[in-house]
Amino acid sequence: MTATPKPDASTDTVYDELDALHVGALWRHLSNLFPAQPPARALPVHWDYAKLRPYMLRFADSLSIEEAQRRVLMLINPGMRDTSATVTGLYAGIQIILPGEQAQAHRHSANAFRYIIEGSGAYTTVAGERVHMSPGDLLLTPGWQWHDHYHEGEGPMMWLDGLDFPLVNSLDTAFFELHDQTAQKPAVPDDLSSLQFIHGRLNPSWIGERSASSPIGKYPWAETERAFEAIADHATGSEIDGISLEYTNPWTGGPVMPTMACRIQRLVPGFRGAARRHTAATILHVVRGQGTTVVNDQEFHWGDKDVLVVPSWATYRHVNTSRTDDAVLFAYSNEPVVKALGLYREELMR
Ligand code: 1HN
Repeated sequence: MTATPKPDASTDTVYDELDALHVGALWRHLSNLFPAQPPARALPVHWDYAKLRPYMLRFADSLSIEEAQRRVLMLINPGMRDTSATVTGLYAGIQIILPGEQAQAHRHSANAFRYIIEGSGAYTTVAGERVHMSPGDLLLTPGWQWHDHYHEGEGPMMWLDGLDFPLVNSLDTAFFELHDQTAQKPAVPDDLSSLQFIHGRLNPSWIGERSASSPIGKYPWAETERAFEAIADHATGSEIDGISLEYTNPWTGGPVMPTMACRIQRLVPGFRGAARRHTAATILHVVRGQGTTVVNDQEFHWGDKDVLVVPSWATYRHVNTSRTDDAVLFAYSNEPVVKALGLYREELMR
């Protein structure tokens, strides 16, 4: 029989010995692992579009689309540099494409969408459907669908890319593949899915597949505007988010993709929102307008096309600082994930 060495708990060497055995002592980690409240690694951050735009144009000049594959500036949260996340589970970037450029077809398990910021005349081909882009349109690229972009118009085209790759990577479920062609051949009429499905309460009944992600390739700005005009001032909306509308999957009425909820919110002139916190992490893009969002007592003054992050459990409230003009915000969050896992909490601050 061999004698078992007696660990000497009076020195730290015992912890080194355990470490070499890939073992930790819970009593030394308990407060880190079970914080009283989420110690969100993500910080509240604001990106000023006017400061980013010149860099976009500069790279459009100096870096070919072939070299870059995608010409994108990533909005990286200073608290999450190791994962390139913008906020927990989510990513935002600004992409630019020039006339005549073709961005190589590829696919990945991460879900993606584009919210169009500037320009006209580009389209993305998603699973054989050409989806044409205009400012204010929301275009979906659910996970593992082939997608490539082409710009047949004039002038640069810019959009916000939203992806869930930080979540997908954290689950070790990331796959990526290049298409053997640079561009997909169109397989169906252009914009077919939005033409067929966009009415939401009138779904094409001959299509049998009830996909987890919305089958709609594009939610056009014109439809969003029609919805805002129809509601007009007949409703005051949410005291926190104003007239907030969710883009939905017509099969389920729920979020457009299993991991990301997308919304558009109109804050009327002078809107002063109530303060709230919740455990969903959110990214906001200013479609138009001027305002202030207070996040944990930090004031962020935003304007046209800016991007802003509200981490999990951060208290926030929105103010439209204009007395004459609406502010319109596009918002996306990891709320479907947090809710599906039973981890959603919210609190209204009074
Ligand atoms: C991607 O595929 C696109 O297809 C944009 O335009 C941004 C960021 C990370 C990973 C994949 C695109 C991306 C991306």
